Amino acid sequence: MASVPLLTALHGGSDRPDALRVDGRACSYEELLGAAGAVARRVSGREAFAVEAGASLETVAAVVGGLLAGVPVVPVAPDAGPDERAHVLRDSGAELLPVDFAERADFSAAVDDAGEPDAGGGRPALVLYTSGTTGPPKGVMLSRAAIAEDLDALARAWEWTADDTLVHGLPLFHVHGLVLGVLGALRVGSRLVHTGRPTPAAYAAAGGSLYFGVPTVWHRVAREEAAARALSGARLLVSGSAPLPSPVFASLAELTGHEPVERYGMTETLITVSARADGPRAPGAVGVPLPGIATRIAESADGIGELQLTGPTLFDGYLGRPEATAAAYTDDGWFRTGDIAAIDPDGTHRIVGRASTDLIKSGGYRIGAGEVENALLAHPAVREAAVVGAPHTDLGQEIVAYVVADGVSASELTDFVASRLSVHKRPRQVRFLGELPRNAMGKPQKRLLPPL
Ligand code: MCA
Ligand code: AMP
Repeated sequence: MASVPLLTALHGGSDRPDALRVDGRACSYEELLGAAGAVARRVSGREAFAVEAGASLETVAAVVGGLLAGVPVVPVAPDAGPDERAHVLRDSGAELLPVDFAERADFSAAVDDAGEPDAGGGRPALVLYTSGTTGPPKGVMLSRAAIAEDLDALARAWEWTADDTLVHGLPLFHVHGLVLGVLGALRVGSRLVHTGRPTPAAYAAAGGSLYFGVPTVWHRVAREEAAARALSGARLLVSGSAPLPSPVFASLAELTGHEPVERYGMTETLITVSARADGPRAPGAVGVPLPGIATRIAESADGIGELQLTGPTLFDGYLGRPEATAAAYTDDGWFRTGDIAAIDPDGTHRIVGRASTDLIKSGGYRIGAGEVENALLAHPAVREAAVVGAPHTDLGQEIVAYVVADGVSASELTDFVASRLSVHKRPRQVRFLGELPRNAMGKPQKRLLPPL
């Protein structure tokens, strides 16, 4: 089965000279297609390729180039430490491709980005690395079809059109910033302003109609009254990637005049549940399933339990890890999100927590406790380590490490983790203990760790 083009608006869409602005540099669709064509020509025939995914036009050209050539793209976090980077490149088998945005080519397939067939065991469009509770991050394979389905469903839910100017400043190596924030704009045809960093001042200055942010971004906007008030001319403010605290919802509503729309998703499922532009919005409510998505609450007497789902936006599995892929589904084929949810009688979904304490969300980033523990245990002075997420007003959760170690300081340990993993995986607090609390079987008990 042949694929359909994903970036429909990019082909024959807007001729605005600044259709796309990323961190202060603008380009037209024609210029983007030229730069992406040059990438496509260079990667054509490869199994996959990786790109250093900073907030830049080069990243966008690389991703679009991969789509034009039908070659899977592996975005790498620019601040990934050496261990993390080496893992992603080794695991995916992808080589890093340097991109020069000034290079232009009329790639022959550039009439559209249908690329190669991706149905029925075909290659993914993107491989995004994301953390599990233990071990190094896994590559999530996302198909062109899943991305197209999701973007169309979101465009309908948010009444997102080519008349919009989308503004955000999110990282271009995750679903939120890259799939929704870049591919979404190129499919719908809305102008895109990527602010480089998602600061309140940059959001205020961008003059957009549609804004994306993680709760940390919205918390910072809500704290800066003038910046928040500047968003009153927007059409829709969308929050996701982590729970939006009620006080932030209330401040945004008061200062901007807009109740934010909350939506819920995962790297593995894309966005599956969302409040609608024309529907009710309430703090703690992430809306209703998108068309084609079925949800259920598992194993629950009180209606609160693990959220499970099926639908056309789900991933094609973890790269090279069939057992992990199989373990992500129930025996009857529903994806296990690991999130604890409740569904109101009117169908509104509420995410109330996570089943495992070993997946931490800090600033909207998903961080596996096990990956940080392994980084700490690689330090010669560390004998034991237990990492948890503690509540944090700005970040949602902050990473706290409890360690049993001799002759090493807290800052030496955070620097050590930062030298191996991404910046946001650094513990914010380190507590030294004589020993970790354990049960009778000798297994560490995170729930018995002393409070901060
Ligand atoms: C950080 N810093 C530290 C430490 N950690 N310094 C010392 N010790 C530490 N442990 C430094 C940082 O390097 C930074 O320095 C400064 O402290 C401030 O860091 P931070 O508070 O983290 O703020 P930030 O750098 O401004 O980042 C906040 C952020 C960022 C912009 C909100 O967390 C972010 O971009 N989050 C988005 C994540 C995301 O896109 N998730 C989507 C996943 P300096 O200032 O010098 O740099 S996709 C998903 O979840 C699904 C599909 C969905 O639903 O969307
Ligand atoms: P990631 O794979 O980085 O996309 O992280 C997915 C996780 O983010 C989900 O499993 C949830 O725990 C969390 N998440 C995303 N959106 C929301 C939301 N609106 N409310 C609460 N949690 C969310």
